[in-house]
Amino acid sequence: MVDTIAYPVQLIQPDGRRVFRPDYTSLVRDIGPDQLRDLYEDLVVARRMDVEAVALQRQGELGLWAPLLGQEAAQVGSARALRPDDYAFISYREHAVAYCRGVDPGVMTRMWRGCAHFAWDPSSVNVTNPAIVVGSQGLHATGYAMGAHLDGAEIATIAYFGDGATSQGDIAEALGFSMSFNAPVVFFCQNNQFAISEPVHLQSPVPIAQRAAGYGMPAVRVDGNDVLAVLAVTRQATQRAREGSGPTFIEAVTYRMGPHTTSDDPTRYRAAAETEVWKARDPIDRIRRLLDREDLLDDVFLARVQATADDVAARLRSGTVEAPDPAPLDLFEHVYSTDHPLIDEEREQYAAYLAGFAGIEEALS
Ligand SMILES: Cc1ncc(C[n+]2csc(CCOP(=O)(O)OP(=O)(O)O)c2C)c(N)n1
Repeated sequence: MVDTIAYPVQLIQPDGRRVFRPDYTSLVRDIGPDQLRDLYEDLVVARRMDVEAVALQRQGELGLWAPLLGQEAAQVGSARALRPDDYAFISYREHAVAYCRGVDPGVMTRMWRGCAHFAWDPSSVNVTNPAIVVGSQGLHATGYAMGAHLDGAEIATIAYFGDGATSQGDIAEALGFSMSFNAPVVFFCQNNQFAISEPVHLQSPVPIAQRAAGYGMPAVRVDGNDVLAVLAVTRQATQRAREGSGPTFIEAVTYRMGPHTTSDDPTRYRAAAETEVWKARDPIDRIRRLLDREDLLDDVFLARVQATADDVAARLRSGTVEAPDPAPLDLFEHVYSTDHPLIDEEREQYAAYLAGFAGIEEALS
């Protein structure tokens, strides 16, 4: 099958054949058989983790979940291009980015279960907790990148967001500001074709990557279901950032195979036939076909990948169901890093309010 997406960088065709692009192939020259297998494992683990979280939500263990199904290659390829001291600013769907950065699967669902304001310490893995305010992380990434640049740190910062977020003021400001100040940010847009129920063509009459031209920012469109191509373009962009050449915009063209969140019903706004077309471009099938063509698949390897995926899913599940409930007054922790009179007052008022139930509980028991 010849892919029909307009002009994306591609290194693997949907049928598993390699595409020779000297400019990009050279960026992944070090990815030999073992590294290809590792990428395959990451994709399988990401999907398995996501399926487990959806099941947990259906079983009433999570309030909500935003599935990444179909976007595994965009996330794994870009996250594996980062160095440990680079910093990733994620949105609510980047579970695979979090996994690749080393976030413990056992804590990943805490926010979605409603039992914690944040799941992990960002500075321990250089990845933020998920931003729910669409596009806000573009500004956070830009500010962090500028600070790092001024400190002389040779790192890249990457902001993940969706196609819909490119219509948000925060992203527009981040793009403009980062160009003005040469901030070392990579703007990584996963164009998964929808902002909830709104198709991407409603957001932009031109390919999303072209929006960067208005800011004078270099942009690249990549096949987001091709893990190798995503790795190559993100390596190029992060390298530009680290050496002080400023921001880059990446549009990873992909598809959200599932609902926007577990509260959504995509059959109300898209045709089954469209989803079928994208199934043929499935990111996991693609690298599996490549491995098969290059004689790199065997039963021992496949069994090992399955065991790793099952283990990660089991850790995610036990971490979810065993997550401790927070004490009610924890609500006021971590709002400010130092004491704050308004927070102190609100804490006291809430404690008094809760104390008012003590007698009722006793009477009922
Ligand atoms: C500032 C803001 N406005 C609106 C929302 C509600 N909202 C949540 S997700 C979403 C769509 C985002 O679409 P996109 O940026 O394409 O990301 P995707 O969900 O496809 O990954 C909207 C409008 C929000 N969370 N924040």
